[in-house]
Amino acid sequence: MNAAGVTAFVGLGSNLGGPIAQVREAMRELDELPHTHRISQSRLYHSSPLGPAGQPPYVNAVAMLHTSLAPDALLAGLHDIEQRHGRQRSERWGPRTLDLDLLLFGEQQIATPRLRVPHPELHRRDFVLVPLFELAPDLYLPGLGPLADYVEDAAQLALRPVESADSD
Ligand code: A4P
Ligand code: MG
Repeated sequence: MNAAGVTAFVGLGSNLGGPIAQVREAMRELDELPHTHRISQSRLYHSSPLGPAGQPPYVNAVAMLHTSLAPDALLAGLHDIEQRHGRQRSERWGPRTLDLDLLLFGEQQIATPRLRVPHPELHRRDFVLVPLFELAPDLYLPGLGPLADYVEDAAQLALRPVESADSD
């Protein structure tokens, strides 16, 4: 526990079981984690799958949290939420009902067998960079540099915001 707390960012992704509803529900559950509240959330985006071919398109978003949990406790909370959404861990980068990645935890750089922060793929993924930039355009990525430097190219890529009329 860190009494003062930090700002943390979580990436949400889903491509099975009604992805829009999965992501919206997970946003609520993030706000209910102990010693944590959600400060804001990005829009939801439709994105093309990265990884094995033939899987359905994804819905992605990013949540900005304030938490006084330690990083490993927050990760455990993310895994609990994934489990409640029926997540089965199978193929790497394969389809999933809900994937929650801890993208950033304050200004910390963490490299343990269980947790790497910033998330190692963060700066290479348009479906993370674009919603993150929407929430925090001035963000500095520890060990990497300004977020804005990475977003320029990603912004050219096709990410389509979910419209309120869209359904799963
Ligand atoms: N782990 C280490 N660091 C972290 C972190 N910063 N956040 C460990 C979360 N977990 C972290 O994760 C495997 C282990 O990574 C965990 O036990 C944790 O201790 P996982 O979620 O079980 O495995 P995974 O998700 O299949 O693998 P990986 O490498 O995490 O995949 P990604 O990076 O999550 O990618 N395409 C689109 N368009 N949108 C997507 O959201 N997502 C993926 C999955 C592939 N293609 C996608 C999307
Ligand atoms: Mg993951």
